[in-house]
Amino acid sequence: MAVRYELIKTCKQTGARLGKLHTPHGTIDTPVFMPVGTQATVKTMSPEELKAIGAGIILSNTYHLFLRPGHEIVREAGGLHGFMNWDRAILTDSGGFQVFSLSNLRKITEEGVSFRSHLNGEKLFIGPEEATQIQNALGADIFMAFDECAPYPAEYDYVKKSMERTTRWAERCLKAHTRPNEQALFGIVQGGMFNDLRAQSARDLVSMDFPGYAIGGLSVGEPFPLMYEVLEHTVPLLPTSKARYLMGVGSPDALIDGAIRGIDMFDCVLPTRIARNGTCMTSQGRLVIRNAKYARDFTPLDPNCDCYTCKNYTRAYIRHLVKSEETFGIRLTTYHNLHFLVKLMEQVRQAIAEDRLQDFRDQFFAQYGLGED
Ligand code: PRF
Ligand code: ZN
Repeated sequence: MAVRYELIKTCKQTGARLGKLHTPHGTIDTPVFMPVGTQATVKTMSPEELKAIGAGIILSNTYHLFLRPGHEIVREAGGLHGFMNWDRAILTDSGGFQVFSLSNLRKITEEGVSFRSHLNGEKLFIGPEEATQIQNALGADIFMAFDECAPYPAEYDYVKKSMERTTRWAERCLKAHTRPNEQALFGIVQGGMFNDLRAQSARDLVSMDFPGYAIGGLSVGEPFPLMYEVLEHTVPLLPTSKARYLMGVGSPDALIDGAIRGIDMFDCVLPTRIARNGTCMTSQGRLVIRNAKYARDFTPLDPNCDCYTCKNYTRAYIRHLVKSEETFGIRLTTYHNLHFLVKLMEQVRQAIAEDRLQDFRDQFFAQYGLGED
C-alpha cells in the first residue's frame, strides 16, 4: 500500500481525530490543509517557500495538466515531483470536478465526459480509465477517482443516478489503476444533500476497500449548516482506519468545524485566490488590504502572525504593491494566507492532542468574526 493512515487519538471534547498520513514522500500530520497547485505550481510560491511555511502535501489537477502540458511530458519529467521540483507529498484531483466547472459543451454518458478544452476548443474525452491513466502518469502519492459532483440544488432522482454512476466509475478506476504500490487511489462519496444517497454511496465505496475516502459534492453553494448535517451523517459510515478528505473546503471556520466532525484532509483555492485580490486571513477575520484605511498603517497584516510577510512588511506597503499590481504584493499576501491556514491546522492538532478543540473553536470564532468581508 502506498499510503497508510494512522489514527493517533480522538479529542475527548469533540471527537476530532489526530493522525498521521504515511506517504512515499513523507508523513503528514492530520488534520491537514493542502495548498492548491492547479498548474503544477502553487501560484506565486516556490517549493522552498512552501516548505518554509510547513506544507507537507499539495494538490494538483488532472484536467489542467492533461490539457497543458500533457501528462506524457510530466511522466517524462519524472512525474509531478520531478517536473515541479517538489519532494514532499502530492495529491491529484481527477478532473471530474474541473471538467464541469471549466470546459465547454460537456456531455456526460456512462462512458465518461466529452468536452471542449477551455483553452483552444479542442474536442476531448475523459472517462474513469483515462483519468486513472493520466493520474498514473502524473505520479502523485494520492489520486482521486473520477466522479460527478452534482450541482446544488438538484433533484433527488438526478443525484441518485449521478451517485450510482460515480460508484460504477470508482470501480472502473480501481481496475485501471496500474501502480497501487506507489500511488493510493481514494474513492469519493457523493449523494448531494440526501442522507440516504450518502449512506448508499459510502456503503458501496467502503465495500471496494479504498485506502482513503473523500467526501465530494459539498461546499457547492449549500448553507454551511446543511453541509455539517451531511457530514455528521456521512463521516460515521467511513472506516476509522482510513483517511477522510473533505474536498474544496478551506475557510478557517469550516476547517475547524470539519475537523470536529472527523475530517482529516482539506483543500481549497480560497487562501491563494483571495490573496491575489488583496484579501488576507487574520486572527481577527478577513482584512481587505486595498481599503483606504490602511494607506498609513505601518503595522503587519496580522499582529499575531510570525510569517515572512508579517515579520518584514507593513499593511501600507502591501496595499501600495497590490494597488499598483506589483507581483511582489500578491506573493506576500499568498505567503501570509497559506502560512495562516497551515498554522491554524497546527493549532487544531495541538488542541486535539490536549482534548480542548471545542474551547479552541470558541476562542477562535470570538475573534474571527471581527473581519471586513
Ligand atoms: N469532486 C472532485 N473534486 C472536487 C469536488 C468533488 O465533488 C469538490 C466539491 N466541493 C471540490 N473538488 N473530484
Ligand atoms: Zn503573516
